[in-house]
Amino acid sequence: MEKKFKRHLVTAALPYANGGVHIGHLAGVYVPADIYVRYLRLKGEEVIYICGSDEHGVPITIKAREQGCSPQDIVDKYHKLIKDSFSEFGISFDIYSRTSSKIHAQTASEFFRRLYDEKVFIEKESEQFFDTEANCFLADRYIVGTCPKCGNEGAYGDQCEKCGSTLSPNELINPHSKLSGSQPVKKLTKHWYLPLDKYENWLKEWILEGHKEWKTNVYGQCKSWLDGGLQPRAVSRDLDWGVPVPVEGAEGKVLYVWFDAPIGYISNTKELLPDDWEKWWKSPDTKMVHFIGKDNIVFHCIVFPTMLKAYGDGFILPENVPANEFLNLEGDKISTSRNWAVWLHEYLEDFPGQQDVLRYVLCANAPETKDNDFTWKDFQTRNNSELVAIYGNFVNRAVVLTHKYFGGKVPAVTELRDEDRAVLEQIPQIKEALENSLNSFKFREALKDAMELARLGNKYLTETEPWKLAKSDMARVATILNVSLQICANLSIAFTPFLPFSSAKLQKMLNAEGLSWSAFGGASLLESGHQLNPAELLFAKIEDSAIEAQIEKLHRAKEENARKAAAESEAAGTGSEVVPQKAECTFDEFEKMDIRTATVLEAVRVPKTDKLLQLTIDTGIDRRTIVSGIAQYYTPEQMVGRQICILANLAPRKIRGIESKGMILMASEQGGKMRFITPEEIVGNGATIG
Ligand code: B3M
Ligand code: ZN
Repeated sequence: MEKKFKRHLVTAALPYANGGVHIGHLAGVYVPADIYVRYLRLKGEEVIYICGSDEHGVPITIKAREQGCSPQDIVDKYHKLIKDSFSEFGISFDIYSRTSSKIHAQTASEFFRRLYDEKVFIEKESEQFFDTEANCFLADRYIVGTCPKCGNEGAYGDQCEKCGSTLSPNELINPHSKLSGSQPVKKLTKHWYLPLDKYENWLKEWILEGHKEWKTNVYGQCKSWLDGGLQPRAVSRDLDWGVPVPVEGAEGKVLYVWFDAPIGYISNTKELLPDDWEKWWKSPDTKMVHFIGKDNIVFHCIVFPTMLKAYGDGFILPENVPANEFLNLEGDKISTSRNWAVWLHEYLEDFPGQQDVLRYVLCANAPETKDNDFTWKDFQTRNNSELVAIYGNFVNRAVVLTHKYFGGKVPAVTELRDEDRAVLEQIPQIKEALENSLNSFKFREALKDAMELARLGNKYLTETEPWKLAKSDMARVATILNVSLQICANLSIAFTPFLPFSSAKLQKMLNAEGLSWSAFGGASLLESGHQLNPAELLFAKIEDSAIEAQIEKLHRAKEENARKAAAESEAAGTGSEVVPQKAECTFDEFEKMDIRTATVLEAVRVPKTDKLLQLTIDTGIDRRTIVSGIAQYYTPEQMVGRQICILANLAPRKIRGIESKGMILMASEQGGKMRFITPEEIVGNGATIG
């Protein structure tokens, strides 16, 4: 039996106040959380929805440096931008506060202090990079150097953005400070560590045994962290922006942003309900659910729960953490620095009043189980052939016909036929399916269920053709329109969590505002004689030109990026070195090469080598072995199942005693990683290339 809770505490990840909100944020976190919360509210459940800006951490100080202003200026600017975007999109937080608030500083300080007093932390000195010119310790992001993996000279101390490797500052070749450009020195510094290792068994029991129902992506990530063994994690940093570490001898140190940010959920609840917050955080009758993106899983499933457990005092733990994967844009990773994104504030300028369309598309396409792609073409199709052609069209026909034949009053049912009963009976079934999906965080499925109801209504009206009966059988027309209007009323409830603006518009049209979830499923939501308001279109067609303009905008961003990158590498004296053109070859010579597609069936490392993989491939004509020097870039696991292109008629060669028949085609940049040349889409094996 599933536990019944009295109230619901829903949190959505606190966005960093160093940029706007884009569709990836909305699809991954805020739209699903908003759907869930609106659904609970409609059912009359007691629920609060907590969020706010995350205003600490290095990304903010970096942005401030870039823009030549203070961190406070940055967070003020972006907090407002983010807050306004959310509100425009109907993200219905009960509070959207910020971690620079006083109440947050108090709450986070007090939290740290208690763990400190109870000797939960380990105190440890370690060597960190120090900038002697700027006279401060350097966060990983403030150290730049050459990537040991790909040779990129602008790699950061935590990551190389060129090849994607995770790095530590110690691995960088020729590290230098981003602040002064000088070479940093190592210096001892003291920090406090949360001993996650001591909580490992407890976490295993709580998550791996107790929460097998969590989404597989979330459970899987937790399992791999826990199986890999946990290490103590530093919860303080040498930085001048953040909540000061509240103990003596900690001057110049602040709480690590990932220590203070989740406490922000608590502080924001306190701000919302100063007298009542404890019942939300400390009662076993509260069901807490964290909505986040996949990069935040470890913090919400492992670190924050450990903090709450260590604090004790009855703090509850999350019942579920339905994290989503990432949304890509037109086949490419969304990136703020490359301006590869659709920003909410820009969308609103280009598509005013069409918030629900974006909410719809992002939910229909949400990256619930794997990364997904947003394309403007798909956006247009979903609007034009689903929202406009099915849902909007059905509602419009039902309301317009009622005005035309019955002066806008809901006509009475005269006699229900089988086809009428058949559609009416499906409404409660759809409701049940929709509830099951929502209860298990399957929002895409739930939206499909709601759309199914619109499809049903649209089909019913198309098949019964009341406009043809108007001359001969008004009694029948009355029944059909009554049934159709009942479906409209049900739709207005079903869609409320997903599309709040158009649902409100529909309810206004039906003159039935505030229909509750419990009414959903019924066949007489609107009484006969009930007066409707004038018909209005729920959705408008999106023209090709609007879509082309968006695609054009993205292309401009891409060109701008390429220009910037070229200018930067020129400035750094590393103007991209391209291999000079080879000597001319004739068409006949080219024609000699048999290039074709193949798929990797098996892959193993060639023993005693670093670079070689032995691959068994299916070329469409045979199965054969190829030895390839790609082991630095790809693991055997990454190879199996991959489609590749090969030069099939290359004379066989023996490599380390293995006969290699053919060669894989790769693109290689000077000093860069090698990448496969593959067809745009998977094709059969043995397809020829030329
Ligand atoms: N600000 C990271 C992010 O926006 C971080 C989330 C905090 S949630 C407590 O992805
Ligand atoms: Zn690299």
